[in-house]
Order: sequence, then structure tokens, then C-alpha cells
Amino acid sequence: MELAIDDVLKSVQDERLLDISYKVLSGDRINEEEALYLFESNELTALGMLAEYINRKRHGMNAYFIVNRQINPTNVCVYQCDFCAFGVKKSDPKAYEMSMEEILKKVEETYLAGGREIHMVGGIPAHWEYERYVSLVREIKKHFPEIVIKAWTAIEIHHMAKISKKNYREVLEELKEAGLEALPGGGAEIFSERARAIISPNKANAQEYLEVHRTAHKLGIPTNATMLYGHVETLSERVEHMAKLREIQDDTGGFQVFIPLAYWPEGTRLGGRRTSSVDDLKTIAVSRIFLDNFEHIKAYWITLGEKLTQVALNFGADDVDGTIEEEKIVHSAGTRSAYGHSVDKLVSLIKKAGKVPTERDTFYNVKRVYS
Ligand code: V47
Repeated sequence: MELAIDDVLKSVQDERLLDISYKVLSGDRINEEEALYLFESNELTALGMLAEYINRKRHGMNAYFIVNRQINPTNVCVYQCDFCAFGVKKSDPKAYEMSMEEILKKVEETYLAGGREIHMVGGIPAHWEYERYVSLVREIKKHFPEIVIKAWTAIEIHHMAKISKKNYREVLEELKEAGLEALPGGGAEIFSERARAIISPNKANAQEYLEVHRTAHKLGIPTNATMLYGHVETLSERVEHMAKLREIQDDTGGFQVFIPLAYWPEGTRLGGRRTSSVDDLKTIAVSRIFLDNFEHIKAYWITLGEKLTQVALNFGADDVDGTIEEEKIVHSAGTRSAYGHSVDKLVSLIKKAGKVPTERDTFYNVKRVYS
């Protein structure tokens, strides 16, 4: 059910917003200044309608989800980013490392329950050798060839390159050969050097993150992109972040989805406040409008919470991620959402948002429509 252009235009009050709306509705790309204007606008309904107009043109009433599981093999991390409450030092009483057997057991549970994607990322322990990252992928694929492995963030790939003295291409080729089929978007945080120096000064920088993704795209490995917002970044820095992604996407087309991640402050060294629902919805809407070369925008139910995810599905988002089973990273920082959801629950959540639950695989091939 497409939104009528007249209805969208009627929702706009401000003159400049009206000019931008004409541009958006006629399919023209908006520039960074215009995106900033949208972020600064208080016309939430108009933003939502514009974004939803685009979303429905692309996806109709479909909203995607996947039957998947997150696995975080360890929380031990050398980087100790100030926004992160998950990563701990090796000596911390909360530190854990899963054995290969434990990981395979989790994958088996997911497989038997019909799940076909493993999203595996974790802390980066100083004592892990390069081969461990590769063999985790190889072993999962060997035992469960039908499972798609979406694993290791660009930060982990950068780290692997460093410790193995290989370049990104060589690392990614080896992982691909072992069974890796996609990269998740984690680790992007915010690309601005100013903000990154405050929240995560030690790990791979923006250029390195982007180069890993570019290299993956060249090798035919699709990747996702994230943006952690609501901490110390400015609205211009959010736009700058999205502009960098849009530029690469113009070149490679290898990004599958953009995922804005709302910052949760509990237990972090950075502290601060939670994002407001208005900010969350604006960020979803502006990303849908600005990232005209991204097919999908994900409302990640873990960070947004279930209720706001339903609203976000009417503010430009077309995907909610998946069943997940056991989310640990954002739960360490205080999110109140569930750890995982059954298929029935996700289907009902999407239906109640007025959308058609559409089960997908990692690559957004439709597996089942719950019409
Ligand atoms: O990179 C860490 C974020 C990310 C906090 O690719 C936090 O499909 C909020 O990237 N508050 C990991 N967020 C999760 C991630 C992801 C999730 C779901 C799907 C995909 C995908 C990727 O979580 C980290 C970081 O940006 N994070 N700490 C926090 N306190």
C-alpha cells in the first residue's frame, strides 16, 4: 500500500522541508546539508511519511526478519572502548571464552530449530591467534554446511591482518575459503575522528573499517554497515558518517543494509543518557531518505526495544534483524528488550505494526511470507 504523494506533502509545514520533500518524492538524491536540515527539523510526522514513502516504494508492506543466532565466543577484549560494557580484561571475573564444542552445540541448537544464520562477533583477546578465527568459521561450516556464517567485524578483520602480517584481501580470502559468507556491520561506531578519539581511540579507525568493507565487496562478500549514535557525536557527524557509506556504496554496491544503533550507557565508562524515541525515529527516517543506494534499513529491536521497532517499521525501516536467541553486547549496557524472540513473537510484532512478516535469509532472499 503506497503512500499518496499528496498525503505526504500535506504533512509538511516548513518551506525548506517542502523543497527537500519534492526532491525526495521525485527520486532525487539529497545532499549532506539537506540531510542535516532533516535531522534538525521538528516535523517528525513529515520525516516519517517521507521515509515511509520511499520504504513502501521499495518493499511494499513487507518487513523482513531472519531466524538466526548471535554467538559471542569471548568478551575478553584488548580495546576497552569507553562506550562498550561487554568487553572486559582477561583478569575480570566476568571474562569468558567459549570452547569450540560449546560453540558447535549452540549452532546445532539453532540448526535444529530451523535457523540458518550465525552472526558471530566478540571481544578481541590479545592471546588469540589468527588461526583461531579461521578455524571457528571452518568448523561451523564443516559441521553445518547449510548455515550461513556472518562473522567478524571489520575491527576483527583488521586485527587478524595485523597479527598474521597479511593484508585484508588475504585474510578475507582465507575466511571465505573457510566458509565465511558475509560480514556484519559492527565496529563502525562513528567515523568522525574527533568523536572516535573520545569513545574508541585504540581500535581500527574509520578509514581502516571502510577499507575492509571495500575489500570484502571486491571479493564478492556482502557486508552490513552500522552507526552507533547518541553518545558524543554531533548531528553533522552522523551525516558525515552516512555520506562516507553512501560514497562507497556508489562504487561497490556491496552493502546490504544500514543499521543505526542507539547507544545504551549503563555500565559503560563513557556514561551519558539514553537516546530519545524522537531521535531514534528521526535517525531511521533520515537514513532511509539519505541512503538512496541502500536497499534495506534495519530497526534493530535489541537497541530500539520491541515497541519502538514497530513504530520504526512505519518510519522507513523494513527489517528488524532476527530471532537472535542470546544478545549480550547491548544487554551488558542496559537494554530492556528480550534476549531473543521466537519466530511467532517476531511475526506477531511485525503484524501488529501493520506490516507483512517476511522471513529472509542473510542475503535478503525471501523464504516465507506470513500474509
Ligand atoms: O559494534 C556496543 C554496538 C555493535 C553498545 O550487521 C552498542 O546485521 C549500543 O554491530 N549501546 C555490535 N550499542 C552489534 C552490531 C550488529 C547488531 C545486529 C546486526 C548487525 C548486522 C550488527 O554494538 C558494536 C557497537 O557499535 N554497541 N556497545 C552500547 N553500549
